[in-house]
Amino acid sequence: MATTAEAEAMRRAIALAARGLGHTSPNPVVGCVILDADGRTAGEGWHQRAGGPHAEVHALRAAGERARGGTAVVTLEPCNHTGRTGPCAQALLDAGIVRVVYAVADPNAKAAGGAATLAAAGTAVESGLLADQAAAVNEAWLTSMRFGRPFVLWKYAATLDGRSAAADGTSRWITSAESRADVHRLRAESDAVVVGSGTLRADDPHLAVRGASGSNGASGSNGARQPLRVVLDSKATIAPDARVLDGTAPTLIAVAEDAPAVRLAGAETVRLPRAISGPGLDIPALLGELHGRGIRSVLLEGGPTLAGAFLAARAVDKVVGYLAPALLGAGAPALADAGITTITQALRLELTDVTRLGPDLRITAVPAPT
Ligand code: AOF
Ligand code: ZN
Repeated sequence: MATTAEAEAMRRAIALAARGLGHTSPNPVVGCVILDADGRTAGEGWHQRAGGPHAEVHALRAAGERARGGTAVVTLEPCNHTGRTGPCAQALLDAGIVRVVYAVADPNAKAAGGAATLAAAGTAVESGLLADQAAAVNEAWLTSMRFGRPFVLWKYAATLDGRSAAADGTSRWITSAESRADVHRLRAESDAVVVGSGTLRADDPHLAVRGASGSNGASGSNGARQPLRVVLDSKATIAPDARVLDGTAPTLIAVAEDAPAVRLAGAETVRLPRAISGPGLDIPALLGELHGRGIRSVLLEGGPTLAGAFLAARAVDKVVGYLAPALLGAGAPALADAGITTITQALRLELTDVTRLGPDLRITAVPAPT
């Protein structure tokens, strides 16, 4: 049984892990707290960037000699492999750790086995402490390990009657400054932000992160880490002066294999197959391409047609809706055709969170298990 101090340390380790969100792909976010032999916090650490030291190593360094006879509390099973860094299981043994409490087993076959190595060396090992919360902070990485594609979060803003723009196409702004700041946090935690050509034409979005801090990846003019901007533009119609082509963040324009030749300053172009049914590009092919580039989390930002294509492809893992207490009556809906024609086909979701953001509501939901 884990002690109260260990549960407290795990809560802290999960919060530490969250600091890595948006910075560690293709690796997980991991947090670690070292308790000394008396159960007091001796060191803390988190995985800060792929290729850098693992959480356990940072925490052991901080603890120094106080680790001897102590306990390591870590959100993910310590690794057993020599990859870009040495095996953490061995580092914990070398530091004199006598007990390891971890939350989630490592699904990465290459790295797994740390728990068995530690137990074989006589270390007391306990798993599963606050596993749900630790899995939640790592949901993008765990999902991408499971499916071999990035985790996809579809975010939209709408009025209470589900409109994302007025009849004349205007949409700035439907939601409050608080909601929009929250979207910037989502962007900062994502590896890539995806929009379709319709949104590009209608809104000419910049898709950069403002006010986020970060260490890995490309930097924008404001010094923040910037997610990869991805535009799905099957017919290669993007205007050369589109704001996403300003060169302040890495940008990928995905066009169809048969699209006209494009040469764009400020962006890379990739050719993808067309969707098997319906307009646009093949969503699984896009996600495969992004996964191959080390992208583990995708924020789907718009618009209604693209969201419909992702939902029809069953490629949405989480929905975050920002609902403003306003009505428009006419205008573009938040979601267009998703291949659903009758009520029994409705895509049922389960609410996981409802939060008030200023005057708005933020509703988070995941597809219900089928
Ligand atoms: C991390 N950070 O704190 C822990 C990880 O690419 P490598 O060699 O650094 O190894 C990454 C794998 O190590 C990762 O997929 C996971 O299975 C394991 N544990 N990884 O990046 C950490 N503890
Ligand atoms: Zn490790």
